[in-house]
Amino acid sequence: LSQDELKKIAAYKAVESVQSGMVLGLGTGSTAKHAVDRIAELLHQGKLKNIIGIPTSKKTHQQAVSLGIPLSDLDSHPVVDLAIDGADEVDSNLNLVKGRGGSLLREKMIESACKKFIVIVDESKLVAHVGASGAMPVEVVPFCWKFTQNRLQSLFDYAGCVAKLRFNNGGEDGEIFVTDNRNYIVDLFFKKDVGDLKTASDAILRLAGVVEHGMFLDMATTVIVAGELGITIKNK
Ligand code: DER
Repeated sequence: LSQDELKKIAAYKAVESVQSGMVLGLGTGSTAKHAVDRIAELLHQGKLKNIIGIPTSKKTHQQAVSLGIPLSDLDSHPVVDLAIDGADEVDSNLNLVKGRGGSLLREKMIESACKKFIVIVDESKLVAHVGASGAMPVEVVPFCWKFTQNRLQSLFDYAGCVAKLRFNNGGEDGEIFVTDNRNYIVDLFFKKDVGDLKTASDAILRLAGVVEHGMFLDMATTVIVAGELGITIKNK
């Protein structure tokens, strides 16, 4: 099975938890895309009714509009029944790294307002510790971003951290990546385990200039993992 087929299997499994009348957080990324497609399909088949979608990015908003899913936002629906979204990493305590697609702020706002948060991944996302497979993104304000980048890097000197500003297309055209919220992303690359994640999270958020980071701690209620040998469901 291809990675995308595994993503689709996890996504479809998660959508089995969607009930008519729900307010749904609609995730962002190639795995969540399958879940949004599936929700639209069930709506059009009449198997789901009265769904309201809260998109976690402009990209998902566009996808949902094109599929005819009724949409709203957190101002109108401050409590979300269920959110379904992908992740870049899942550790053994169901802590996540998200944001390599750049949508972490809106995702975290919506997913921390929901009663249930189902994470959908293929087995390649399972890691021994946060940062093991790549970047841990931090959304920062553009004002003096280099100052913030340097402070982030120093914060995690002990873990051999390298902090890099994110560019579009890997930086070929020198164009800085800008989030839906008109901020920048500094990606943190760790050579070693950062240790206690709550301590790391608090330290990052205390830096003026940081908006939010991509560690989603103690937020997932269920993680659905699709692998070659089948589906594994991990509950909090
Ligand atoms: O950017 C994000 O947070 C996405 O949800 C990401 O974490 C998962 O993207 P993928 O499903 O395309 O791997």
